[in-house]
Amino acid sequence: MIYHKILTVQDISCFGQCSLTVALPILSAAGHETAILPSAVLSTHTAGFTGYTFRDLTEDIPGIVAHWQKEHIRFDAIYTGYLGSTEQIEDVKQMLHVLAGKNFVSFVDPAMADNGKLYPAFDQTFVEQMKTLAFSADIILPNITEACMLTGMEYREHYDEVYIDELLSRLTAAGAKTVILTGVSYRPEATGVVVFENGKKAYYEHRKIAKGSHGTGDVYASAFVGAYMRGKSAYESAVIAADYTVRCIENTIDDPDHWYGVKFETALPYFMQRLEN
Ligand code: PXL
Repeated sequence: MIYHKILTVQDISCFGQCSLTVALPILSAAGHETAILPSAVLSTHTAGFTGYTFRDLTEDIPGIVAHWQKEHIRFDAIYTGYLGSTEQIEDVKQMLHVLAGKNFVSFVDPAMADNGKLYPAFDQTFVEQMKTLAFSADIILPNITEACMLTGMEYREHYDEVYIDELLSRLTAAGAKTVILTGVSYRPEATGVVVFENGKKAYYEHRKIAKGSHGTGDVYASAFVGAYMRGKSAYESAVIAADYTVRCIENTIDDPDHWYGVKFETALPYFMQRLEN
């Protein structure tokens, strides 16, 4: 039985079903031992709430990593998401070297933007630093906005396959290896994910649910990492993660009070069952 040790580095949004509160249960459900390194602690996520608290944990990170090194703790994979500061990115890059075990895989979700806009906590300096982390990873999982910011390409709401090909080719030219590009929609009623690996592109299209849902990028990336580390291919992992994320959105769609996240918990048995096949 595959049993991997994964470290995920992202914030704790205490309320709001995103980042670590989503990644830890999903990776555990996938059967992986999961260690966490919180990049920051917020009272809620920043997408829709106002007046949230934000404690940057950048200063704590070097000490945590040094202790782990002393204890000879190594990981089979590191998966990074929303980070707490520009300075922290350098520490995270170091981690990919000093905490890597054998057959190590690094996953970077450059969680910094959506719908053409940077998240409130970030600026262009952060984007520049994120490029150096993203382009050193084995697998990146940007949405279209993030891919545009990583490559300097103009963000468009409406585009065609030529635009997506140009985005992929710029990402690869900049150093990206495997790219999982999320939220690629060529028709109003559908969306999907592009898997670009070893120069080959594959597209998985699925149902698009009209209402925008917060936290789905984190659900998607966590499920992808969970599936990939269970030995699924990048494409199989992308499909499982997409189908699971759609279930999570379907679970939530009828509850207007639940605007801040998705009910990913009740779909975990479905995710686990998909991993068995
Ligand atoms: O879901 C991405 C995310 C993670 N963490 C925080 C966020 C967001 C998106 O806005 O604000 C704190």
